[in-house]
Amino acid sequence: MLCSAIYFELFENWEITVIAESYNPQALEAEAQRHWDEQRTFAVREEPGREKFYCLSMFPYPSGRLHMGHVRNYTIGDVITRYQRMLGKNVLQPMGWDAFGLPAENAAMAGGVAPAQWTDNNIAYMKQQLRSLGFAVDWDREVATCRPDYYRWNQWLFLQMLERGIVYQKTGLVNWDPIDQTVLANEQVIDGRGWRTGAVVEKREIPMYYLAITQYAEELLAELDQLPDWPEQVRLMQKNWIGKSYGVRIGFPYQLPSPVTGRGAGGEGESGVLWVFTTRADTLMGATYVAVAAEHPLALYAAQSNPALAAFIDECRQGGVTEAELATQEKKGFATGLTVTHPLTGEPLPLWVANYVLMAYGEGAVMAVPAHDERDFAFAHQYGLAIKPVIRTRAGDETPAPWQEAYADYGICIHSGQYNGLDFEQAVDAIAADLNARQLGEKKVIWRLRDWGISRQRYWGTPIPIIHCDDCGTVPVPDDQLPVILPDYLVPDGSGNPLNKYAEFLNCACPKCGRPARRETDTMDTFVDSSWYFFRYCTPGASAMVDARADYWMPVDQYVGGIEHAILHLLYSRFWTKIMRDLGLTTVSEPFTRLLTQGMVIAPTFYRESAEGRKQWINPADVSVQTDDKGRPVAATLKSDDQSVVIGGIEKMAKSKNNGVDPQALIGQYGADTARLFIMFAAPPEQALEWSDSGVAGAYRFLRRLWIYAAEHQETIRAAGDLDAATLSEPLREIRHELHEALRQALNDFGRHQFNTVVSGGMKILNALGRIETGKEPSAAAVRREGLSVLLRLLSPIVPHITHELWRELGYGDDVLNAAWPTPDEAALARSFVAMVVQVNGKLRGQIEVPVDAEHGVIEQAAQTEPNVQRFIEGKPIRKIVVVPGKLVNLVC
Ligand code: ANZ
Ligand code: ZN
Repeated sequence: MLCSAIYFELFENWEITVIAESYNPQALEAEAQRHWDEQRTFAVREEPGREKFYCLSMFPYPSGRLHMGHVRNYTIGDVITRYQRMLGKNVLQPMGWDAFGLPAENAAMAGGVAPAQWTDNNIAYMKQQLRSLGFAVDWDREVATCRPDYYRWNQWLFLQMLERGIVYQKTGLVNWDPIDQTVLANEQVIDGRGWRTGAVVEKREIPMYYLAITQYAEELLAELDQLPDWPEQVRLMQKNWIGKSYGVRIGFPYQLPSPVTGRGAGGEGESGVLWVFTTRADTLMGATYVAVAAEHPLALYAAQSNPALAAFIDECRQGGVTEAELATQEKKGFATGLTVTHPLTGEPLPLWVANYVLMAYGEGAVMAVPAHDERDFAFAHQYGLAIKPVIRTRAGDETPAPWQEAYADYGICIHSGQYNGLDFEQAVDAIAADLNARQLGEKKVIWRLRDWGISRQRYWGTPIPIIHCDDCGTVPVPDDQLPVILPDYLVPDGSGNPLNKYAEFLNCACPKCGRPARRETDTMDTFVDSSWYFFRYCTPGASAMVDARADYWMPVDQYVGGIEHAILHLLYSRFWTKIMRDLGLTTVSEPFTRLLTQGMVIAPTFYRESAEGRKQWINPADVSVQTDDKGRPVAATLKSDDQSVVIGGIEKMAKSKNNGVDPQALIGQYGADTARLFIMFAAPPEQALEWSDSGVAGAYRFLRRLWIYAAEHQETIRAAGDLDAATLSEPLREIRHELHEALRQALNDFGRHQFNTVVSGGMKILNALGRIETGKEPSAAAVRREGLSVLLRLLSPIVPHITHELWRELGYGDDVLNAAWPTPDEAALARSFVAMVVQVNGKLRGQIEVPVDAEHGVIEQAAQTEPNVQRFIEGKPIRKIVVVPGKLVNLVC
């Protein structure tokens, strides 16, 4: 990364000459925005035959105010939008609101306002904030997902999917608060307790609707390879999430005193087979016990005669249901007292119930190989179970004892009887074949991906369009009764979904038999809303879900958003798009061609500790920081009382650490262009951006410098004649060369989305222009005119307001947005190299090309390494080198 500190320092030290006019960003920005509004500059239409570019930023949740993460996200999107537009493309940049969700309900409870009203107010405020940043958005396409004209299509597509068997019903696990008698979202469960009641949360099974995303698992995985312009990391995260595992299903026969029943029980009577799934069949000979999930039929069977085991199973049921919680919890288990039989050796293996075995994955049971699996290893240690190594370690150990840790890598089989000496693949093949012959195993592919449960027992979301009739069962709402409108004036009180108590919504007539029936009160996961909003942007006002206009705009050429959405949102959007494709609604298979995940905005933290040791976080704006001579913070005090505060780490801007900078304050103080310039300059888009007040001030100084320069030379630039490159003085040639060299580099950087170096290129250009001596020759004004026109166009995607204004004021044209994108002048660049002849002892021996401004050392080096020259100087010491700049080098030896 380019060192921003150095550049800003440069500008700090610049002497500001008498200013003709001062830079007043607030006034000129409002003026530029008015111009764009009046001209409807960013309203776009389909223009078949003209190249389009669809630039999309992840739409915000209308939480109330923009935070710096939003500003960064949308600034990056806007710079790309404006850049593509300058390249001459037909560019669409829409904006909207991810407007359903839990925070609105919480705010409603806290403030007694209906979620709809709270949401509307927030949208209005944040929209005005977005507008003040000068984003090139076509606002005619605004979407808010809480509006019936949007969510009706969630409902419609849901019913289409229901008809095709992609939507189905089954029971699912939820967090249940036994005091409030309500379902809790995962984020409402804190340390296993309900956030409002503090009651220990239970897991409950309730009927829910699922989308069969697993039907698309293979395609969702395979098509990741066709997304070369996605970050590798995101593709990998998706791949792991989908999780295709090649393994073997292995059966462990058992004999029990009485019959077992239930899914996975594996037999009708007293004898049966316990099936497990393993990706490491090669370690079968090292299995020392078998473990099942707490919900497994064999666990339940064993619990019937064992109250302590039953209590353990109950304990496993409590606590959260998220995968993260399951992964981090302490490993616990319980011996059932039963055994199963090893399918190859016939040995009895103890059967355990373990909390690290998930019922929902594979067979809900594992063969445990403590020597080669970390979880089994930890478990075996804890409960004193046997550890039997069957894979030779890389160190070549035959019997690597004492065991320090599990050896989970692949290797050659040992202590495995007839399988000794086989490698992973050979062992899996041989073992699978032997199991197969006994009907106790076969190779199998399983997926980690689960179907998408979309039912939420919440109010503020899309109503699921289903009616429950005592006679007809669950009946889909007919198309002509869509949308099922969510009454948007209810105020939840925390005791569950208010729709459940609202008769006007609840009661309806059964569409089939006409008798009184009851509406479904569950609403859809808000990930549904964000799975296709980018289609709707293409077709504002469409009377169908989408129409042909989407064929022109889709797929999105550039998607910009946070890495926190790398898995679910992107996966669901990809899935939804494929559903729409299969329903003939689009021809597109993948919605987002290119993805940019922007880095976090980070800032220093400060705090004081209370007597009880609780940290009270203090906003950086309220703190004065003392730095050492390298600019590192050494001490800090609270501005209001001059007493010291503790300097914490540099962390993501967040409410919890009170280290956020309010974008509004920033815009108020410096204007939108400064905010945009700082954000684009301080770091490349994918990297973390460390907030720095002095960096912001530096960005402002640069813009002011640009303004003053333009104001100072306004007259001469307007009056300047055409540039005649042939007659320029040497210093002017040099400046033009620098200008075009910086331009060439900056254009390259634009293409690579390295906007920070685009900005430094702009700074170089202004530096170079600053060296033109005033009033010497008419051609100086011409170079200045050219240079500033290049600079304004180059910077216009990043700082659109100031460049808009100066473009007009300097007489270049009416609108910089309609100007041609600058291209470097080859002739000016060509000067960068000059040919020199090389003589050895006065005789012509070769030719070299060196940069015009090359130092003597560089020229001498080039001369001596020229291959032909080398033949003549080989082995001889060089006594003297004569350099005639721009002409020749003579080596004397
Ligand atoms: C024996 C074994 C030996 C395993 C070894 C690993 C290493 P992926 O890659 O995620 O598919 N497993 C299977 N079903 C499970 C369940 N329901 N809950 C928890 N763990 C389960 O991982 C497959 C591996 O995860 C399987 O391979 C199994 O442990 C475990 F040296 O079997 B293995
Ligand atoms: Zn009915």
